[in-house]
Amino acid sequence: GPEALSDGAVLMRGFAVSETDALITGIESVATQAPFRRLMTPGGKPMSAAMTNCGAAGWVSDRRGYRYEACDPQTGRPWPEMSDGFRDLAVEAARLAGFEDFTPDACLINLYEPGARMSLHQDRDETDLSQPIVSVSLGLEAVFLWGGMARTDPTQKIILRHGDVVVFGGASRLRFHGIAPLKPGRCPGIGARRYNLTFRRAI
Ligand code: MD5
Ligand code: FE
Repeated sequence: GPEALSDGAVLMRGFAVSETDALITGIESVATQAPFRRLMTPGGKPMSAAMTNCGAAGWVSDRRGYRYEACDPQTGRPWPEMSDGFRDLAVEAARLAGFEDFTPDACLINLYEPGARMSLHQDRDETDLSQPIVSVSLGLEAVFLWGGMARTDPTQKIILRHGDVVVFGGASRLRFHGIAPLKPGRCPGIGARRYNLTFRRAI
């Protein structure tokens, strides 16, 4: 069952495994309409994970900074809709973690190939920080680096595997975190990659 990691953070091992096929089909449908791309950091370097979004808002980064946008800057069209299946999974996970009123309007989808990583950061571009972030891992496992409230705080390593769901809310909402370089490997049906869906209340 749900495992409390710390204040406001709950790990649900394998919670999304039974939804694997629907989630992968959903990701492929989103990517057909809004292709995965490597965004530029404000400093001008391409991120190593590729990203896309679905929902009313999508997270973007470029030379002007980080923000949420209603339209995909690459296509000029609204981001693909967040399906009921995606939303229901995230709302149910948040509810089981004690967040009754989660109303996600954005789903950022990260695609990691072996070697891709995400450096330590906080997620603070959202308007309502009382709402949690729900993270769903699919495919290859990753070493999740979990820090504290300051960038220099020590980090814990937590392995996130296929189907794991983590709800980050409360005092954990603004903790620094990252992903260590993905190790090589392959996963049946998914291949040599990891997807992470992060459901957010952005606007
Ligand atoms: C990932 N993605 O595995 C992670 C999972 C991102 C990102 O970090 O920003 O796309 S989400 C992990 C997360 C979210 C909010 C708070 C905390 C972790 N935390 O307090 O550790 O691709
Ligand atoms: Fe993050």
